[in-house]
Amino acid sequence: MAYESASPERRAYYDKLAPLHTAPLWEVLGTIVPREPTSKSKAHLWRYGALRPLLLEAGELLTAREAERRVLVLENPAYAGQSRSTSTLYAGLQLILPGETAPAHRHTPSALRFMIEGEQGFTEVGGERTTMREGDFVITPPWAWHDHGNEGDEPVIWMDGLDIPILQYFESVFSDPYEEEQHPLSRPEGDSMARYGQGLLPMDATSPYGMTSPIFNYPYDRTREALVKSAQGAVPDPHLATTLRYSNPIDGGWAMPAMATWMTHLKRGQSTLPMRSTDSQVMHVVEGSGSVTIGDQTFNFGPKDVVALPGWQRRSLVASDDCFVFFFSDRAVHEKLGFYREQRFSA
Ligand code: 1HN
Repeated sequence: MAYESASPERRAYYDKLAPLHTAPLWEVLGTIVPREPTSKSKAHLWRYGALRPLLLEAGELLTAREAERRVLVLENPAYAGQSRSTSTLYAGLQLILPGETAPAHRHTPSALRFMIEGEQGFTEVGGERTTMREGDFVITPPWAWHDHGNEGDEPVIWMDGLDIPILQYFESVFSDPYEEEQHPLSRPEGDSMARYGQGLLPMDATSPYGMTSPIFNYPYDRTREALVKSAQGAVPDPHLATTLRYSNPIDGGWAMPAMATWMTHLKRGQSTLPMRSTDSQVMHVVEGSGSVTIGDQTFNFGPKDVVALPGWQRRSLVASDDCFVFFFSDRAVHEKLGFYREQRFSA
C-alpha cells in the first residue's frame, strides 16, 4: 500500500480520499515530476543470428496471409507482453516467403521498414509500389493503404518500426482491412522518387501525405554513398561521428511525423564520445561490428543486430570495422512538443 511512511492521521485522511477517487499530490509529486527522467525501459540487444532461424520457423507454421503480418515483436524486457521495444517505440522482424503476399490494410500508426534480407520484396503504399532492397528505408504514412509481397526466390526479412505505443497512449489507434488482397496501383514505380527525390519538387508541391515525406523509399546505395563522401569531406563530429538524417524534401523536417530516422557511419577504430538525450531509440546495424555503451552496460554488436536504447542514458559507440547503423527514435515528438533535451559529454 502507498503512503506507508505517512503519519496515522494523514493515512486516515487518505483513506477518506480513496473512495472518492482522489489522491494527495504531495505524496507523489517527486515521483511524477522527478529532477530528471528515469526510464523504465531496459537497454537490450537482440542478436539477429538467434532470431533468424526462429523467424524462418514461423514461416513453416503459418502463411503471411494467415498471420496478416508474420512478425516477431522485439519486446523490451521491461515490458513483456506489451508489444514495445522502448516505452514509445515498437520494433519487429517481418518475414515474407517467396510468392507470398501480406494483405492490404491501413492504420493510424506510422510504419517504417528497414530492409534486412532479400532483393525482391515489394510494398505498395497508397497506389505506388516500391521494390525494397537491403538497407532501404521505406515509409508507410498514417492511414495509407499498404500491402507487401515477395516476387523473388529467397526469403524477404525486414525490421518494422511503428509508433504504436504513442498512439496507444493517446487512445487513437484505428485500422481497416482492405476489401481485396492487394490495393490497386495508380502510379508507376518510381513516381514519387522522380517528383520529390531528385533535389527537385513539383512547382506547386503539396504534401500528399501530410506531415510524412512523399519519398517513401530512401534507397541504401544513395544513403551509403552520401555517408562515405561526407566522412571523406569533414572531420567527424565527436558525438555523432558521420550522421545524416532522413528528411522530408518539402519542409526539411524529419521524414516521419513522430519517428526521427537517421544513419550513422563510423570507420574502423572510430568511436563517439558519450551523449544522452530524452528520446528513446532503436538501432539496427546495417554493416560492421563494434560496441555500444548504454549507461553502465556495453553490448557487442554485429551485422543485423537490433538494440533498444532507453532515453536519458549515456550512449556511445565504438567501431571494430566500418559501421553503418540505422536509428529510429521518438525525437520528432519530443521536438514538436517542446521537451527534447540532450547533453554531450567530453569523456
Ligand atoms: C503492420 O501493419 C505491419 O503493415 C507490420 O507490415 C507490423 C505491427 C503492429 C500493427 C500493425 C505491416 C505491425 C503492423
